[in-house]
Amino acid sequence: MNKIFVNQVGFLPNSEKRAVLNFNAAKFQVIDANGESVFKGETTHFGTDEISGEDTYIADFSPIKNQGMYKILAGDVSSASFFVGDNAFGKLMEDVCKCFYYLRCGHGLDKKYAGKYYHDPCHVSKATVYGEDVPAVDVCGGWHDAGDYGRYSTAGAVAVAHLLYAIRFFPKLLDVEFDIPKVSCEKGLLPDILAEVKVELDFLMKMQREDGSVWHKVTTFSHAPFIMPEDDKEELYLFSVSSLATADIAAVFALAHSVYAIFDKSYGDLLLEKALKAYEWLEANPKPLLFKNAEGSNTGEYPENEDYSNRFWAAAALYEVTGEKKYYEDALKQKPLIEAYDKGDAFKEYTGNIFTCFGWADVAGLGALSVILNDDGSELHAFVENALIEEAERLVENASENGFGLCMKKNNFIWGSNMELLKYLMVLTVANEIKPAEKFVNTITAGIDYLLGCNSMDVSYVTGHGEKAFKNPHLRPTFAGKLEAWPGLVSGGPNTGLQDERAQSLPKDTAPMKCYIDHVDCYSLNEITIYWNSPLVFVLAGLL
Ligand code: G3I
Ligand code: 9MR
Ligand code: ZN
Repeated sequence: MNKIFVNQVGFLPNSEKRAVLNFNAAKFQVIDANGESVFKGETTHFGTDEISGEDTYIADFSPIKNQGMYKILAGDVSSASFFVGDNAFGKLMEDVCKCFYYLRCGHGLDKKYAGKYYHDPCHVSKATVYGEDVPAVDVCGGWHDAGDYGRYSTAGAVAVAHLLYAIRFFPKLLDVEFDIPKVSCEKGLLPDILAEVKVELDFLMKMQREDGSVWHKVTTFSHAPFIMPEDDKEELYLFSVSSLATADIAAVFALAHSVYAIFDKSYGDLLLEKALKAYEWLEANPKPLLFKNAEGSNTGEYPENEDYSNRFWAAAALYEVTGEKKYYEDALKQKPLIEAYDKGDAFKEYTGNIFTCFGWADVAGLGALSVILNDDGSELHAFVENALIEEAERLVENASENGFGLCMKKNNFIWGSNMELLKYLMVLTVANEIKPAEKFVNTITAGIDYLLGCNSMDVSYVTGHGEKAFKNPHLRPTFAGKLEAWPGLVSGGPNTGLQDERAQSLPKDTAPMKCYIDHVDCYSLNEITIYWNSPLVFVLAGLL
């Protein structure tokens, strides 16, 4: 079918603006809200590429800068409409942030803020420490991870990190308001984003044991059926501690200390005390303590093969906030271990430079962000700056290889491919802070365009944003409550792995960009998680 793929949300006035056609039309026009033709142009034939499965023609309408709603017309084919203006991403940012509120666990959601998504308190009972004969523990609170009701320490820490690093790099994020309950602090009221992040930080504090180590996760033994959270009454278990979770928590509490201490000294001090306690445990337990699901349990595993990047992140974050040389040296010690941990060429191709990874498993890039924030002229600082710039250059190169200007390769279309993209956009955003370049900005724009509709599925991967936004996330509360999904959720996106039953109905030779179905059953294609929303906050913060 002939289609014009375009970002269905909007463009900033000065950004590059492109639509992609999958049919041969020499000419196109831009039509404004009154139906007037305001721009006429010619398409450029790009051709086919290995990710999209389309023969693409590009329509460049960058000269359109006046605020308004527009659409593209080529022959008798029309695109979805979109906005051009300074505040193109304002509502999007608010909704993407508010999703964390809707995912809150424990105290229930208030009608005043949640509207029809209101629900009673959930998962409030104490959690049994799996396999140990000790009293049950109160770990009430935090955010549900995703479409499931699990709460996982490494995933939570990484989502919080994206949000807090976003504040460190782009403090304007503190001004974004998204209608959640106000929280007081020593200086008055916390900015909304900090009030929301505190919910998860308070929970993560409960996940830390007396000895400083951190439980990897708290979940029921198996995933709940598609019921409301308050109806999920199965026993909660705290599964074993891991050095992965302990290191990530040391890092994220250190980072959080640097942000919260400004608003509330005693909360900031508490965070640092707990970060140090986690770090002391890591020092006393130098061997990796990895994580495996208990026999028969099917909730998220978040497995990792080593903990070097986690320890690197912890050391780098503590060095940044304390300035103590010992942490710098510890970070430096992890560097060759990370480098030597060879995961093969396939991994390198899909992940790029390991020191620029911001995922739930490979967190060396988060450590790199702490290093960047501390411009101390050190060897490590020069190294990570270079790594980020080099990786950004590689991404610009990737973007030249397909008609969508998308910085992804076919190996990036794995479970959560939209996060692979958003992590790349974070790299480009930081690289652009270090060494501003138009090519970095254009690659970020093209990536946002892809997420918001300029893709061969012709879909916006953010609920409620775009005429053809996806509608059926793998998400328990909205499905059980028979409600449309609330706005601002980022879908996992296309995944050639097709790891759920319905996804396997797609033909085996489907192009990577088209390995997607907007169906609630498709957890490997269409789930949502906290750490797929959080990198979008970071990238949008870079555009504030
Ligand atoms: O590391 C390999 C790499 O070497 C290989 O080249 C590449 C391509 O095959 O795959 C990489 O592994 C992927 C791994 O994530 C790390 O990124 C796997 O294919 C992929 O299946 C795996 O997906 C994870 C999925 O759980 C299954 O474990 C997702 O990233 C992760 O977001 C998702 O997390 C779930 C939780 O378990 C439960 N809660 C919901 C959440 C989101 O769906
Ligand atoms: O709903 C679960 C989703 O949140 C997870 O990401 C996914 C992988 O852990 O598992 C989903 O649960 C499925 C389970 O693994 C297998 N039976 C069907 C469940 C979904 O209805
Ligand atoms: Zn809950």
